[in-house]
Amino acid sequence: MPSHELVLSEEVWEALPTRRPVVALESTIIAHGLPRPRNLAVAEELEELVRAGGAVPATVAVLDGRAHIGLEKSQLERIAGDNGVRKLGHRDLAPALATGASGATTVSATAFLAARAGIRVFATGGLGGVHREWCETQDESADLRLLAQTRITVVCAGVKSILDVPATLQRLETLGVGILGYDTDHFPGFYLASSGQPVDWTVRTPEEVAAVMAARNSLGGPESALIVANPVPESEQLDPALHDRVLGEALDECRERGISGQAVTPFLLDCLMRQTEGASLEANLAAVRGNVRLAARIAAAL
Ligand code: PSU
Ligand code: MN
Repeated sequence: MPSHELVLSEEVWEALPTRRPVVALESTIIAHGLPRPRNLAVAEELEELVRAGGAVPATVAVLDGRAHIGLEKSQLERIAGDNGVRKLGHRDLAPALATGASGATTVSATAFLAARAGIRVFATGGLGGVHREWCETQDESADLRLLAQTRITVVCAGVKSILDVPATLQRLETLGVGILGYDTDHFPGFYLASSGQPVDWTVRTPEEVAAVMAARNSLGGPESALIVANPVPESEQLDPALHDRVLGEALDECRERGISGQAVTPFLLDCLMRQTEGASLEANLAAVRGNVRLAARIAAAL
Protein backbone atom coordinates (compact mmCIF):
# COMPACT_ATOMS: atom_id res chain seq x y z
CA MET A 1 0.00 0.00 0.00
CA PRO A 2 1.47 3.39 -0.89
CA SER A 3 1.17 5.89 1.94
CA HIS A 4 -0.36 9.25 1.24
CA GLU A 5 1.24 11.49 3.81
CA LEU A 6 0.83 15.25 3.65
CA VAL A 7 3.83 17.06 2.22
CA LEU A 8 4.59 20.14 4.31
CA SER A 9 6.63 23.03 2.93
CA GLU A 10 9.80 23.72 4.86
CA GLU A 11 8.45 26.82 6.58
CA VAL A 12 5.17 25.12 7.55
CA TRP A 13 7.08 22.09 8.80
CA GLU A 14 9.19 24.35 11.01
CA ALA A 15 6.28 26.49 12.20
CA LEU A 16 3.73 23.88 13.28
CA PRO A 17 5.65 22.07 16.07
CA THR A 18 6.78 25.38 17.57
CA ARG A 19 3.20 26.70 17.46
CA ARG A 20 4.12 29.65 15.30
CA PRO A 21 1.02 31.09 13.61
CA VAL A 22 0.11 29.45 10.28
CA VAL A 23 -2.68 30.44 7.86
CA ALA A 24 -3.98 28.00 5.25
CA LEU A 25 -4.95 29.38 1.82
CA GLU A 26 -7.02 27.60 -0.81
CA SER A 27 -5.86 27.18 -4.40
CA THR A 28 -9.10 26.87 -6.41
CA ILE A 29 -9.51 30.61 -6.33
CA ILE A 30 -6.04 30.82 -7.93
CA ALA A 31 -6.48 28.09 -10.57
CA HIS A 32 -10.17 28.49 -11.42
CA GLY A 33 -11.45 31.68 -9.79
CA LEU A 34 -9.12 34.38 -11.17
CA PRO A 35 -7.89 35.22 -14.69
CA ARG A 36 -4.31 34.57 -15.76
CA PRO A 37 -1.69 35.92 -15.36
CA ARG A 38 -3.08 38.07 -12.54
CA ASN A 39 -3.84 34.88 -10.56
CA LEU A 40 -0.16 34.11 -9.94
CA ALA A 41 0.57 37.67 -8.80
CA VAL A 42 -2.41 37.44 -6.43
CA ALA A 43 -1.30 34.06 -5.06
CA GLU A 44 2.11 35.52 -4.25
CA GLU A 45 0.62 38.69 -2.83
CA LEU A 46 -1.67 36.73 -0.50
CA GLU A 47 1.29 34.76 0.85
CA GLU A 48 3.15 38.04 1.43
CA LEU A 49 0.16 39.47 3.31
CA VAL A 50 0.20 36.45 5.63
CA ARG A 51 3.93 36.94 6.26
CA ALA A 52 3.47 40.68 6.85
CA GLY A 53 0.92 39.73 9.51
CA GLY A 54 3.52 37.63 11.31
CA ALA A 55 2.23 34.20 10.21
CA VAL A 56 3.40 31.47 7.82
CA PRO A 57 1.33 30.92 4.64
CA ALA A 58 0.27 27.40 3.74
CA THR A 59 -1.30 27.30 0.28
CA VAL A 60 -2.88 23.87 -0.16
CA ALA A 61 -2.95 21.89 -3.42
CA VAL A 62 -2.44 18.38 -4.83
CA LEU A 63 0.54 17.89 -7.15
CA ASP A 64 1.23 14.59 -8.90
CA GLY A 65 -0.89 12.71 -6.41
CA ARG A 66 0.61 14.27 -3.29
CA ALA A 67 -1.25 16.63 -0.97
CA HIS A 68 0.85 19.70 -0.26
CA ILE A 69 0.47 22.04 2.71
CA GLY A 70 2.50 25.08 1.68
CA LEU A 71 3.90 25.45 -1.83
CA GLU A 72 7.28 26.45 -3.16
CA LYS A 73 7.37 29.17 -5.84
CA SER A 74 7.54 26.74 -8.79
CA GLN A 75 4.63 24.74 -7.36
CA LEU A 76 2.51 27.87 -7.04
CA GLU A 77 3.37 28.65 -10.67
CA ARG A 78 2.06 25.24 -11.73
CA ILE A 79 -1.23 25.77 -9.93
CA ALA A 80 -1.64 29.20 -11.55
CA GLY A 81 -0.58 28.30 -15.08
CA ASP A 82 -0.97 24.59 -15.84
CA ASN A 83 -4.06 23.59 -17.85
CA GLY A 84 -4.07 20.11 -16.34
CA VAL A 85 -4.86 21.38 -12.84
CA ARG A 86 -8.26 20.04 -11.81
CA LYS A 87 -10.72 21.42 -9.28
CA LEU A 88 -10.70 19.16 -6.22
CA GLY A 89 -13.40 19.13 -3.59
CA HIS A 90 -12.98 16.90 -0.54
CA ARG A 91 -14.47 13.86 -2.27
CA ASP A 92 -11.98 14.18 -5.14
CA LEU A 93 -8.91 13.91 -2.92
CA ALA A 94 -8.69 10.13 -2.75
CA PRO A 95 -8.99 9.56 -6.53
CA ALA A 96 -6.49 12.38 -7.14
CA LEU A 97 -3.94 10.84 -4.75
CA ALA A 98 -4.48 7.35 -6.08
CA THR A 99 -4.09 8.32 -9.75
CA GLY A 100 -1.27 10.83 -9.39
CA ALA A 101 -3.44 13.74 -10.53
CA SER A 102 -2.80 17.42 -9.84
CA GLY A 103 -5.48 19.81 -8.70
CA ALA A 104 -6.38 22.95 -6.86
CA THR A 105 -8.32 22.49 -3.62
CA THR A 106 -11.69 24.11 -2.91
CA VAL A 107 -12.75 25.26 0.54
CA SER A 108 -13.92 21.73 1.40
CA ALA A 109 -10.66 20.03 0.41
CA THR A 110 -8.46 22.79 1.83
CA ALA A 111 -10.25 22.87 5.19
CA PHE A 112 -9.97 19.10 5.46
CA LEU A 113 -6.25 18.92 4.61
CA ALA A 114 -5.33 21.99 6.69
CA ALA A 115 -7.12 20.63 9.77
CA ARG A 116 -5.36 17.30 9.21
CA ALA A 117 -2.03 19.12 9.31
CA GLY A 118 -2.99 20.83 12.57
CA ILE A 119 -3.65 24.29 11.10
CA ARG A 120 -6.40 26.19 12.88
CA VAL A 121 -7.03 29.22 10.66
CA PHE A 122 -7.88 29.33 6.98
CA ALA A 123 -8.56 32.34 4.73
CA THR A 124 -10.53 32.43 1.50
CA GLY A 125 -12.74 34.74 -0.54
CA GLY A 126 -16.28 33.45 -0.30
CA LEU A 127 -17.58 30.03 0.66
CA GLY A 128 -19.65 27.84 -1.61
CA GLY A 129 -23.27 27.29 -0.60
CA VAL A 130 -26.80 26.70 -1.80
CA HIS A 131 -27.30 27.75 -5.43
CA ARG A 132 -30.31 29.82 -6.44
CA GLU A 133 -31.65 27.06 -8.67
CA TRP A 134 -31.48 24.55 -5.85
CA CYS A 135 -35.09 23.37 -6.30
CA GLU A 136 -34.28 22.16 -9.83
CA THR A 137 -30.61 21.21 -9.54
CA GLN A 138 -30.05 20.39 -5.84
CA ASP A 139 -26.72 22.18 -6.25
CA GLU A 140 -25.34 22.79 -2.77
CA SER A 141 -21.57 23.15 -2.41
CA ALA A 142 -19.81 20.34 -0.58
CA ASP A 143 -18.13 23.15 1.39
CA LEU A 144 -21.09 23.27 3.77
CA ARG A 145 -21.18 19.65 4.85
CA LEU A 146 -17.42 19.43 5.17
CA LEU A 147 -17.35 22.55 7.36
CA ALA A 148 -19.96 20.89 9.57
CA GLN A 149 -17.42 18.12 10.27
CA THR A 150 -14.11 19.94 10.48
CA ARG A 151 -12.68 21.99 13.32
CA ILE A 152 -11.12 25.01 11.68
CA THR A 153 -11.74 28.75 11.64
CA VAL A 154 -12.51 30.08 8.17
CA VAL A 155 -12.17 33.79 7.48
CA CYS A 156 -14.28 34.74 4.46
CA ALA A 157 -16.39 37.57 3.03
CA GLY A 158 -19.53 35.49 3.39
CA VAL A 159 -20.68 33.18 0.65
CA LYS A 160 -20.49 34.07 -3.02
CA SER A 161 -23.37 36.36 -3.92
CA ILE A 162 -24.13 34.18 -6.94
CA LEU A 163 -25.74 31.88 -4.34
CA ASP A 164 -29.00 31.88 -2.40
CA VAL A 165 -27.62 33.57 0.72
CA PRO A 166 -30.61 33.13 3.09
CA ALA A 167 -30.86 29.44 2.16
CA THR A 168 -27.12 28.99 2.73
CA LEU A 169 -27.34 30.66 6.15
CA GLN A 170 -30.22 28.37 7.04
CA ARG A 171 -28.20 25.31 6.04
CA LEU A 172 -25.22 26.51 8.10
CA GLU A 173 -27.51 26.87 11.11
CA THR A 174 -28.91 23.37 10.64
CA LEU A 175 -25.40 21.97 10.21
CA GLY A 176 -24.21 23.65 13.40
CA VAL A 177 -21.53 25.82 11.79
CA GLY A 178 -20.88 28.91 13.96
CA ILE A 179 -20.83 32.37 12.38
CA LEU A 180 -19.26 35.52 13.81
CA GLY A 181 -19.73 38.85 12.05
CA TYR A 182 -16.41 40.66 12.19
CA ASP A 183 -17.09 44.28 13.09
CA THR A 184 -20.52 43.98 11.50
CA ASP A 185 -23.98 42.86 12.53
CA HIS A 186 -24.77 41.82 8.96
CA PHE A 187 -23.59 38.82 7.01
CA PRO A 188 -21.27 40.14 4.26
CA GLY A 189 -22.28 39.82 0.60
CA PHE A 190 -18.90 38.80 -0.88
CA TYR A 191 -18.64 41.55 -3.57
CA LEU A 192 -20.86 43.69 -1.33
CA ALA A 193 -20.22 44.75 2.26
CA SER A 194 -23.62 43.41 3.33
CA SER A 195 -25.92 40.67 2.08
CA GLY A 196 -28.77 42.30 3.99
CA GLN A 197 -29.02 39.26 6.29
CA PRO A 198 -28.35 39.69 10.04
CA VAL A 199 -25.78 37.72 12.05
CA ASP A 200 -26.41 36.65 15.64
CA TRP A 201 -22.90 37.32 16.97
CA THR A 202 -20.49 40.18 16.36
CA VAL A 203 -16.83 40.36 17.37
CA ARG A 204 -14.50 43.29 16.87
CA THR A 205 -10.96 42.04 17.54
CA PRO A 206 -8.81 39.01 16.66
CA GLU A 207 -8.53 38.32 20.41
CA GLU A 208 -12.31 37.94 20.62
CA VAL A 209 -12.21 35.38 17.80
CA ALA A 210 -9.42 33.53 19.63
CA ALA A 211 -11.55 33.53 22.81
CA VAL A 212 -14.48 31.97 20.94
CA MET A 213 -12.15 29.32 19.51
CA ALA A 214 -10.85 28.55 23.03
CA ALA A 215 -14.42 28.27 24.35
CA ARG A 216 -15.31 25.87 21.54
CA ASN A 217 -12.29 23.73 22.35
CA SER A 218 -13.15 23.59 26.04
CA LEU A 219 -16.77 22.67 25.28
CA GLY A 220 -15.69 19.77 23.07
CA GLY A 221 -18.60 18.38 21.12
CA PRO A 222 -18.96 17.82 17.41
CA GLU A 223 -16.07 18.94 15.26
CA SER A 224 -17.32 21.83 13.17
CA ALA A 225 -15.97 24.98 11.61
CA LEU A 226 -16.24 28.55 12.86
CA ILE A 227 -16.90 31.13 10.16
CA VAL A 228 -15.50 34.62 10.67
CA ALA A 229 -17.50 36.72 8.24
CA ASN A 230 -15.42 39.75 7.33
CA PRO A 231 -17.00 42.25 4.91
CA VAL A 232 -15.17 43.97 2.06
CA PRO A 233 -14.82 47.68 2.98
CA GLU A 234 -17.74 49.68 1.58
CA SER A 235 -15.29 51.91 -0.31
CA GLU A 236 -14.07 48.86 -2.26
CA GLN A 237 -17.34 47.01 -2.80
CA LEU A 238 -18.98 46.48 -6.20
CA ASP A 239 -21.74 48.97 -7.01
CA PRO A 240 -24.84 47.15 -5.67
CA ALA A 241 -27.07 48.16 -8.61
CA LEU A 242 -24.49 46.94 -11.13
CA HIS A 243 -24.09 43.75 -9.10
CA ASP A 244 -27.80 42.92 -9.15
CA ARG A 245 -28.16 43.63 -12.87
CA VAL A 246 -25.21 41.57 -14.12
CA LEU A 247 -25.86 38.72 -11.70
CA GLY A 248 -29.29 38.24 -13.29
CA GLU A 249 -27.67 38.13 -16.72
CA ALA A 250 -24.99 35.68 -15.59
CA LEU A 251 -27.56 33.32 -14.08
CA ASP A 252 -29.59 33.42 -17.32
CA GLU A 253 -26.50 32.62 -19.38
CA CYS A 254 -25.57 29.75 -17.09
CA ARG A 255 -29.05 28.26 -17.49
CA GLU A 256 -29.17 28.76 -21.27
CA ARG A 257 -25.80 27.11 -21.78
CA GLY A 258 -26.66 24.20 -19.52
CA ILE A 259 -23.59 24.60 -17.30
CA SER A 260 -23.69 22.19 -14.36
CA GLY A 261 -21.69 20.59 -11.55
CA GLN A 262 -18.23 21.88 -10.71
CA ALA A 263 -18.26 24.25 -13.68
CA VAL A 264 -21.08 26.44 -12.33
CA THR A 265 -19.10 28.52 -9.83
CA PRO A 266 -16.12 29.35 -12.11
CA PHE A 267 -18.53 30.13 -14.96
CA LEU A 268 -20.59 32.59 -12.91
CA LEU A 269 -17.51 34.30 -11.44
CA ASP A 270 -16.06 34.73 -14.93
CA CYS A 271 -19.35 36.01 -16.35
CA LEU A 272 -19.61 38.63 -13.62
CA MET A 273 -16.06 39.72 -14.23
CA ARG A 274 -16.65 40.23 -17.95
CA GLN A 275 -19.97 41.97 -17.51
CA THR A 276 -18.67 44.39 -14.88
CA GLU A 277 -15.52 45.07 -16.93
CA GLY A 278 -13.33 43.80 -14.14
CA ALA A 279 -15.01 45.67 -11.28
CA SER A 280 -16.19 42.43 -9.67
CA LEU A 281 -12.62 41.14 -9.79
CA GLU A 282 -11.33 44.17 -7.89
CA ALA A 283 -14.03 43.78 -5.22
CA ASN A 284 -13.28 40.04 -5.01
CA LEU A 285 -9.57 40.76 -4.51
CA ALA A 286 -10.22 43.47 -1.93
CA ALA A 287 -12.34 40.98 0.03
CA VAL A 288 -9.73 38.22 -0.15
CA ARG A 289 -6.90 40.55 0.90
CA GLY A 290 -8.89 41.72 3.92
CA ASN A 291 -9.62 38.12 4.89
CA VAL A 292 -6.00 37.05 4.61
CA ARG A 293 -4.82 39.99 6.75
CA LEU A 294 -7.42 39.23 9.41
CA ALA A 295 -6.64 35.49 9.37
CA ALA A 296 -2.97 36.27 10.09
CA ARG A 297 -3.98 38.44 13.07
CA ILE A 298 -6.29 35.72 14.41
CA ALA A 299 -3.57 33.06 14.03
CA ALA A 300 -1.17 35.35 15.88
CA ALA A 301 -3.71 35.93 18.67
CA LEU A 302 -4.15 32.20 19.42
N1 PSU B 1 -14.41 32.09 -3.65
C1 PSU B 1 -13.84 32.86 -4.62
N2 PSU B 1 -13.44 32.22 -5.75
C2 PSU B 1 -13.53 30.87 -5.91
C3 PSU B 1 -14.11 30.07 -4.86
C4 PSU B 1 -14.53 30.75 -3.76
O1 PSU B 1 -13.72 34.07 -4.47
O2 PSU B 1 -13.09 30.36 -6.93
C5 PSU B 1 -14.14 28.56 -4.95
C6 PSU B 1 -13.82 27.98 -3.57
O3 PSU B 1 -12.74 27.10 -3.75
C7 PSU B 1 -15.05 27.23 -3.17
C8 PSU B 1 -15.56 26.79 -4.51
O4 PSU B 1 -14.79 26.17 -2.30
O5 PSU B 1 -15.39 27.97 -5.30
C9 PSU B 1 -16.98 26.30 -4.46
O6 PSU B 1 -17.24 25.60 -5.63
P1 PSU B 1 -18.57 24.69 -5.72
O7 PSU B 1 -19.70 25.69 -5.68
O8 PSU B 1 -18.44 23.95 -7.02
O9 PSU B 1 -18.56 23.78 -4.52
MN1 MN C 1 -21.83 22.83 -6.92
